[in-house]
Amino acid sequence: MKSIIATTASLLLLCTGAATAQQSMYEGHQDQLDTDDNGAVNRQEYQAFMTEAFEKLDADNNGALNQAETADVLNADQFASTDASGDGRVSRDEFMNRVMKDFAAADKSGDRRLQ
Ligand SMILES: [Ca+2]
Ligand SMILES: [Ca+2]
Ligand SMILES: [Ca+2]
Repeated sequence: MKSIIATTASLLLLCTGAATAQQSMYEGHQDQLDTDDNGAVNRQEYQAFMTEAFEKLDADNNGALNQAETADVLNADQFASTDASGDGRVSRDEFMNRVMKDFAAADKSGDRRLQ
């Protein structure tokens, strides 16, 4: 329950408008991610949340995120590493690839659930 990657924490912050960034983001927002309330966040729940996050970030609704749209959640390095094609835009696929990789990294037990 302790460590979840910074991107997710920032997205949670962004999507919930919560003011406290520092401690245990995941714990505070677990209810929002854990939609079936079983005490763990599985891939589907995480994916659904991140799909919604993408929509929220895509302020001009053009189906891709530019650096300005992600300024609150990604620094320049993170943006560059998420923009796999290097065209200066993070497409939905690039975004989902990135966050699902983060999910896998955070899922240390390998059971495809964060808890
Ligand atoms: Ca769940
Ligand atoms: Ca956009
Ligand atoms: Ca791209």
